Order: sequence, then C-alpha cells, then structure tokens
Amino acid sequence: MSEQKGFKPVPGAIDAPEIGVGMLGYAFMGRAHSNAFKKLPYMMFPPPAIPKLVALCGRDEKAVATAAHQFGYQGYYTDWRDMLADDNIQMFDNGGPNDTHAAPCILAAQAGKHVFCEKPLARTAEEAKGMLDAVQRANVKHMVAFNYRFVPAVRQAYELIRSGALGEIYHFRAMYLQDWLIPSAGTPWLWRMNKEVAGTGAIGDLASHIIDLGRFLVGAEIKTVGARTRTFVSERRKADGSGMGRVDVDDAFAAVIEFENGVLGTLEGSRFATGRKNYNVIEINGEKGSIHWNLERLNELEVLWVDDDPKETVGFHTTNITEGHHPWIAHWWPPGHIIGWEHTFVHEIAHFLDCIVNGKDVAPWGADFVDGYRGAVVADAIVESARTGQQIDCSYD
Ligand code: SOE
Repeated sequence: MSEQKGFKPVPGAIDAPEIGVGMLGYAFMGRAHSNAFKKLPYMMFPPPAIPKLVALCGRDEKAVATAAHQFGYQGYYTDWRDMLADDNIQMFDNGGPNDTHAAPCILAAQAGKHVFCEKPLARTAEEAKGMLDAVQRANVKHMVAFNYRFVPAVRQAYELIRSGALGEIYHFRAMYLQDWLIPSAGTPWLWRMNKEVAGTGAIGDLASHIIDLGRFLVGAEIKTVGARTRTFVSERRKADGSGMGRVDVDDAFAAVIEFENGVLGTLEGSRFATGRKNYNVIEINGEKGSIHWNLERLNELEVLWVDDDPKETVGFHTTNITEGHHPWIAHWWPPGHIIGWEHTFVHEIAHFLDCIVNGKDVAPWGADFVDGYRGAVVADAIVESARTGQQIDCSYD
C-alpha cells in the first residue's frame, strides 16, 4: 500500500461473493474463458460474483504451468481428479477436447461444483444424456458455452422474433464456414480430426453452434433431418513427424431440417470453404420481415420490414446493435464503439455467475445441458442421415 501523502485506499470491498474457478484446458478456449473471467468484474460492474482463478488443469506440466502464470491462476493441476477435489473451487469450467467433457463434468457435478462446459457438450447424444442426468441429480447449475447466444445482435434478433415483429416464421437458414483444412493451409492432423477424441468434425464443431442458434431463435425443437457429409482429405501428416493420421470425421455437412412448428431450414458447415474464416451467417424469413446476421460483422443486424414505406427504405437495411439500450452494451462503450468476439464470453460467464449466486435458471437466455443434449440429438441425426441416406426423426427422451 502506498504511503505517499494524499493516497487513500479504496473504501470497502465490492459487495459480491467470490466464486472459485477451476478450468480444464489452456488452449484456444482456456484463453478465451480466462480472458473473460478477468474482464468481467470491472466491466460488468457491479458483477454478480467475482471469479477467483484458483487453478488451471492440463496434462503437460510445463505448458500448463506457463499458461497458469500467463492467465493469472493461483496454481495448476495436471490431473483433473485432483482439481475437482479442491474445496476452493465452486465452478468447474471445461474447455478441454471433446473426449474430456463427460467424465470430468460428471465428477465435478458429483463433487457439488457448478459446471460450465465448452461445446459440443459431448461426442454423442448418449454421452450428453449421461452428463445431463449427473448435473440434474447433483442439483448444480449447468451451462454449455454456446457463446453466440450472447452476441447483442443475436439477442436482439431473439427479442424481435419473440415480440412477433416478424410474424409467422417461414425459414431458418444458417451457414458456418471456415477454410483451415484446405490443402494450401497446410494444417497437420489434430485431435479435431479423430473420431475417438472429437466424435465428429464440422458437425460437432460448427453445426453444434447453428443448431443451437436455430433452436434458440425459432423457439422450437428440430423434428426431422436429412443430411449429407463429406471428408475431402482422409489422411494428414502429424505435426510431431510421427507419420500420417487418419481423418475419420466429416470435413463438411449440409442438412435440410424441419422444426416442430413447421419452420423449414437449412444448415451448412465446412472447414473447406475456401476464403471463409469464421463465416457464421443466419437468415430468418418471416411473414412481416426478415433478419440477417453475420458473425464476422457481429455488431450489425440486417433487417427488412414488409411494412416499411418503399419511398423511405428500400429492401434490407443495416442497423448497429451498439446503443445503450441493447443487450449488455451499457457495460461497454458509447453507441457505435463496437464490441468483438471475446466479449460474448464475458456476457455468458456473467450470466452463469448470476444464475449460481442468485438461484436463477440458465435457460432460456443461456444454453443449459438440456439444450446441449437436444443439440447432440440433432448432430447424431445429421450423422445418421448421411450414413443411411434416410431422413431421420429426432427423438428427445
Ligand atoms: C474452430 O473451428 C472454432 O474455434 C470453434 O471450435 C468455435 O466454437 C467457433 O466459435 C470458432 O471456430
């Protein structure tokens, strides 16, 4: 504490409980979540709770120790079983590869920790169901990190649809396109191409997001699925020089879906969409208007209203969802001072902490494990339809 004349210590502490966090995984998602934990208490002010970064967990001791230091954790573990026995942890955040979702989340729930898990919740619907049963049995809060529900423009689209502004919804159309597997990208074989670890390829990674956005925005379950998948390159060289790895998951998928309320939709995803980097695009067409959103321009919502005066507005027009009255924006910057991809993680974690501390439900704003399970049923149906060439009816037991 400074002893300089005139210096005064900050009076009192913020009136918010501390929640100890144990995070599994320190790669892309570990970094994104840790960044959000740190930003949250001062930007989402006053915070529902203050995340205390207790421990990071990973198998490679040198790497996890370095990451724990970089991200600001108090310590680290190399075994998640040890971490989940730590009483200083109340919230388990699972950012590990897909084959490390089920067992750690189930053990965390049994240990009474609230569970926050990266998407896809699991490799199959059956695995997701086991996780759902465990969190419900333990009566802990549970959430799947479908962060695109927490883009202000997406939430605004949700509000518009729920208000009836679009009237009857006819179509939900979504694409999630990336190109990091095209030959010129030189991407080596990774766990994401291994069925045993990842479950599926573009389906778990990309379809999971747009299935979730479809269910969230349309507000109904997906009833039937007809799909095709493709693996364009079936072998890739391993980064460690140990030879070739077999690609036994899909590189791309295309699906026609029908929702229980009659909405007709299409879902397309690829890691071979040359030139597309993170092109997650949604279009919804309704009786009174349409909405179009593109993740790479995430602050913008393109809208069309049938009743607009054609002399004043012609066709679709773009509006910035960056006004103080738009969802979460009051916590950031003045109108037009855009926010980015990383802010969606701040919003979703703030929501989860609010649910933990104030006993609120994660759904409908956030995706809970029920949503994660139902999304996995649809992902399984895409796989099954592509395998059999048949249209598949989804059943949610
Ligand atoms: C990689 O394809 C990836 O990082 C996904 O795993 C994320 O969920 C998505 O948000 C961006 O792309």
